[in-house]
Amino acid sequence: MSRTLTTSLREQQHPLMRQLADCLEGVWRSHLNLSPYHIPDELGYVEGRLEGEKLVIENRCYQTPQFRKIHLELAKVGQSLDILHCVMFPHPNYNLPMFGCDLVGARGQISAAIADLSPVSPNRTLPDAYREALDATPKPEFSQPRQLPPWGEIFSEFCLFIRPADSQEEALFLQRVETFVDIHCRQAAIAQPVEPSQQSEILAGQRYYCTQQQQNDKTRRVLEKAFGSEWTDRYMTSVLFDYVEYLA
Ligand code: BLA
Repeated sequence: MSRTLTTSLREQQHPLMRQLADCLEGVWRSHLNLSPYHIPDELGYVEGRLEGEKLVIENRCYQTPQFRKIHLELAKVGQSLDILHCVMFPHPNYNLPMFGCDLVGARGQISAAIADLSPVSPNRTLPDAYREALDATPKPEFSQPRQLPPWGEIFSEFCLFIRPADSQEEALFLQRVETFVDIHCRQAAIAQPVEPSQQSEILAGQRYYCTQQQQNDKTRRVLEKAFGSEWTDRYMTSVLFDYVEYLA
């Protein structure tokens, strides 16, 4: 049931979101051993009302041996706002960065396209293998870069935050995100667990990433208008940016 519903929302969204959702799932399927990740039924498909417009949220979640949770969310606010949100949460016993991506579009125009592989180690840099792989790929240029808010200090020097100017830049963004996720899945597939002493540092890094993301007022505002502040708090801390307190 949820699969059919997700497919239907995907078909109604901005073409870049549909393409990105298909692309992410394609890369995951080709490199990772995906199993379902259970989220509470009432949070898989959610409907609310935002200033008289319907807000629909559809979630898909997976897990793999390396990833505690892979979350892909599509949302639609009436006819005016489309959102694609994705975060891959590694198990804290692997020194793997957080992949995150957010696309926000209004009336056919994407206003914000963000993607990053964000470090969680204490020195806040990506593992060497990531830096080398990313440095070896051409860094695309976009005509309308956007300024990150202060909480965005969690992102790496490879973070993309742009407003795509045309379909060519949309395609370039899509291609860059595919590169991020391809590098990430290849690294994850060969990753070795870290020593227990390093795990608590990684846990702290993941926790910091999530608590910073929870400060995104723009996300909070959209959700609060439709669902209220209590629901929004719970959703942001337990579905969008949850973290574990224990060692694996
Ligand atoms: C921005 N996120 C936004 C904006 C909206 C949302 C409306 C403003 C768009 C704009 O300024 O053009 C809304 N995003 C949502 C909602 C959800 C969502 C409602 O995901 C979920 C249901 N956000 C993420 C992730 C990243 C992220 C994973 O969820 C990055 C990896 C980043 N979103 C992000 C950033 C901004 C943003 C950096 C800009 C914030 C700002 O300018 O203050």
